[in-house]
Amino acid sequence: MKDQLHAIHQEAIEKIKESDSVKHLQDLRVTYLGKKGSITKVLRGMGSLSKEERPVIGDIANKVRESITENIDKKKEEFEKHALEKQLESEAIDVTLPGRPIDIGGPHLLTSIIEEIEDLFIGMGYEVREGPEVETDYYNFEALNLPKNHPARDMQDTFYLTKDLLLRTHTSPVQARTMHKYGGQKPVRMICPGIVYRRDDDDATHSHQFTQIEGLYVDKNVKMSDLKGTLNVFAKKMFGEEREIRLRPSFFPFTEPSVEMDISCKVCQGKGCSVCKKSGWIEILGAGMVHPKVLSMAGYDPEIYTGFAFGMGPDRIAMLKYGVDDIRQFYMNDIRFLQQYHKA
Ligand code: 2U9
Repeated sequence: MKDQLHAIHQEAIEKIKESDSVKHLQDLRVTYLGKKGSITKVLRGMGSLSKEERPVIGDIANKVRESITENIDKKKEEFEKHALEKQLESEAIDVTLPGRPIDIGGPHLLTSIIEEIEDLFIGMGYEVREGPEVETDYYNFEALNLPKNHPARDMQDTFYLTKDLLLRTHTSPVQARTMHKYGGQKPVRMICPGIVYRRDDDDATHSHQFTQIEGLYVDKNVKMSDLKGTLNVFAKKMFGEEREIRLRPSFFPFTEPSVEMDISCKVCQGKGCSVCKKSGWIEILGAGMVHPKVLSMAGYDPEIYTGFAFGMGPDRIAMLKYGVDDIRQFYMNDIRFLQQYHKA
């Protein structure tokens, strides 16, 4: 029995050494140490031993058991250590690698243009104000000297929510609201950017939705020359110091007199080319002296207060400045188009 136990011990140690998995070790444990295992089988023959031999064999059996257990546990530990090392290796983070770039996006081209214009006028003491895109007929039309049935309303047909509520056709109602709020008591110097709407058939140069930025300056003693000086500073800062401006007579119901302002063409320096349609000039904005009726409707006495106003379309300015040939590009959200201007 002694020899049998030694043989089992040697075989077990050999097999444990060769073992290649925790599962295999578990099988060996059952084979040698289990209830029906080799050692138990040998010990079944204990009955035939003398009283003196039994404790000796029992002792050897215990030592063999202990040794096999120890060897299995050690090998198992090795396996677990190896598995952990492998896992750590595969999950290791190389902190020296460069970080993954984050797609941070950028402002829409129209937002950049609007912010550039805002900065210019803030520098001249204007405040920026915004207002609702859903407007009342009163602030969008009536308060701007566009009474019901006025023919100029045809040019500004829009989307109506009710008979009295509509999508604003210009940002002028924001100025009208401010003047009404001040009620003739305070001067106004403001610009208002925003989205406006018109009933229109969309094509390369028309969109039912576009942006506007308008300005208003109301105070005692505001003159047409102040308007011209302000627009001249604006044109040179926005389009280049070498640009000339010219004012042509025009008509808007809310200003009298009204003008349109052109800047000299940058491409041909005023000589005439395809960009300026051979005229040497490019139309940029409309402006004028605030109509006395608009002033008095808001509570400003036109004998005391005067003012000038101007309005322009950032869509048109962006198209001119960056050669965009289709206004719909601004509203289609094609990232390939928009991304080109992230650093504009
Ligand atoms: C008040 C009084 C007067 C705003 C003005 C224009 C001239 C103008 C258009 C140019 C192209 C807008 O983008 S566009 O369609 N605007 O020509 N806008 S004067 O006059 C005002 C506004 C508010 C109370």
